[in-house]
This record gives sequence, structure tokens and C-alpha cells, in this order.
Amino acid sequence: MYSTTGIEASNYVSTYNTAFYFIAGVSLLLLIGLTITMLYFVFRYNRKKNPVATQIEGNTALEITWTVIPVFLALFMFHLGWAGWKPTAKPPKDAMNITVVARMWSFLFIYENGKQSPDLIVPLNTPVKINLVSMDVIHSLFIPDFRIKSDIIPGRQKFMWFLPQLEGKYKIFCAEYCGLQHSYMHSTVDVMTQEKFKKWYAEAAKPVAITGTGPGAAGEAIMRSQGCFACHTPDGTKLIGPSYLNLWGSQQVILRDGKEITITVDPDYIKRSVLEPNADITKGFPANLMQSYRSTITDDDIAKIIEYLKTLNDK
Ligand code: HEC
Ligand SMILES: [Cu+2]
Repeated sequence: MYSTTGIEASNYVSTYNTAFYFIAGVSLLLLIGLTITMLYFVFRYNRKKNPVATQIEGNTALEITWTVIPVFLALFMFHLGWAGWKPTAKPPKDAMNITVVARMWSFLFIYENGKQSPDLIVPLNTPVKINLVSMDVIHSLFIPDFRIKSDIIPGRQKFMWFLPQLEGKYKIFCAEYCGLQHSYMHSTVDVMTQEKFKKWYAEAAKPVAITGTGPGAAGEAIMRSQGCFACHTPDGTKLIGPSYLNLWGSQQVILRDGKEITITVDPDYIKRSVLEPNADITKGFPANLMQSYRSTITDDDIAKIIEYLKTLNDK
């Protein structure tokens, strides 16, 4: 996006553009220069004008020139690219953490307070660090207006960070062919003022009304308000996390301290799963995805959640 104020959409735009225009400019000059020289030689030394060929053994000065100049041009291109790339590897310590979960064929952005959104909503002038998680194949998070792109590789911990500097909406694409509907895998970054963002962010924790009166109704409402259903389903469908269907009392293979063990799903296990999600990792599911709910869920809430889980057995 081209700003009229001279402020660029992200902190990477100016270094990126400098490198891009320098390389494109040098390439264009070389193309024009080489084409003109070639046409001149064809004309000047054709058989009619120059019937007897001259054998040239070499020209040291010329050879040094056409070695040294391109070496410096290429090194300078490298320097520009390096200078633009280097800051991408060092996110500021105070950056806001967001996790993107990519899957065939959508992005989901998950915030530290549990809020989730298919669009990336960020506050102006706040560094944002995005942890990149893929549920299936390799995807790539590409924000052209921010001049940033990174592959999202299943099983590998990666991140990208940027500083949004201009209010507005920008396109996000998946830039790695990931199957049939790859071309529909796009989204939007919405950069809003800090005040607007705070309002949006705070809407997350609103309690959801209890609907129904069954034994699990209170637990279900808590889970709805905490956004658990974005990753877990009650009906056996595997989303980002395991389904809750028939979970209660079942045997689960989990990874604890890197070792596979089999446990029975009991109150302690549920509590640990919710408060320390990375202590026990359900086999076949990614770690570091579920956040701890220590600050938002009480022991009483967990008891209600368990009541709800019990209602999902052999439904
Ligand atoms: C961002 C997605 C996400 C959200 C939101 C989420 N979870 Fe999870 N959850 C996971 C993943 C992934 C796993 C499996 C890996 C692990 O054990 O940490 C998991 C595992 C679990 C397990 C263990 C399941 C098993 O089969 O052993 C329980 C119980 C659980 N979550 C409960 C909850 C509750 C309750 C909430 C809401 C307060 C919640 N989760 C919110 C992703 C999520
Ligand atoms: Cu994709």
C-alpha cells in the first residue's frame, strides 16, 4: 500500500523496496546495455563490413573490469537484502504474541487471552509476533503490503514479527500451494488504533449465557465463553485438538516429559490439561497450541467442565 503521509504499512517496507528497486534497476540497465552492445557488434562486425575476422587473445584490463564491477554490484545487493532480512529474526521483547493456526484451507489467529479470529486484528504501532503453526501441510503466511512472508511447517516452531505502522486493511495470502482450495486460503490484516483494538480485545472475556438446563449446561457455557470449541468438538470431529466425544474416562496415549504413557482421563488429568496444557501432550496433536487457562478458569469451572464432558459419553 502506498501511503500519502510517507509512513509505510510496516517496518520492512522501506528496506525491502530499496533492495527491490536497486536490483530491478541494475537488471534493467544491464539488459539495455547488453542489448545495445550486442546490436552494435552485429552491425559493426557483420560479414560485409568486416570480412576478415580478427583474433583477440585477451584483454586483462577489460577482464578485470567485468569481474570487479559485477562482484561489487552483487555484494551490494547482498548487503541490501541482508540489512532488510536481519531485523525479521529479532522480535522485540515486548511484542504481542499471536498464534496462527493454518490448515487446509484457512487461517485462524489465536490471542493470549483465548480470543480467536479468522482475520488478523492488530493495534497500530505495536510489534506483533506471530507463532506459526500448521495442522497439516506446509502453508505460508504472506502479507504483501507488509513485505513479509514465512512458510508454516508442520511440527516446526517458527515465527514472524512486524510493526504495523499504518491504519487500514491489508490482504493475507497463503503463498505455498497446499491443495485444491489453496487459492481460497486468504484473509485480512486489520490494523486499528490502540483504543479500538483494546475494545475488540476485551470483548473476548464476556461470559456466555447458560442455555439449556441439563447437567452439563453450565460447563458448556464456560467452554463456549472461553473459546474451547474453536479447537475441540463435542461430536467426534477432529479439529485442532482432540474431540471431547467419549473422552471422559477413556484411555489416552500422551507424551509426558517426552515419554509415551497411557493414562485414564480423570479429574486430575482434565485439570492439568487445562492449566498446564504442555505438561501432557495428547499423542498425534501439536504442543504449544493450547494456552494455559490458569488466569481465567477456576477449580469450580473445571468441575463444571467435567460434568459437561460426562454428558458426551456414548451420546
Ligand atoms: C487453540 C486451540 C485450543 C483451544 C482454544 C483449547 N484447546 Fe484444549 N487442546 C488443544 C490441543 C492441540 C490439545 C492436544 C495437545 C495437548 O494435549 O496439549 C488439547 C488438549 C486438551 C485436553 C486433553 C484431551 C485429550 O484427548 O487428552 C483437554 C481436556 C482440553 N484440551 C480441554 C480444553 C478446554 C477445557 C479448553 C477451553 C477452556 C481448551 N481445551 C481450549 C487445543 C486447544
Ligand atoms: Cu495454504
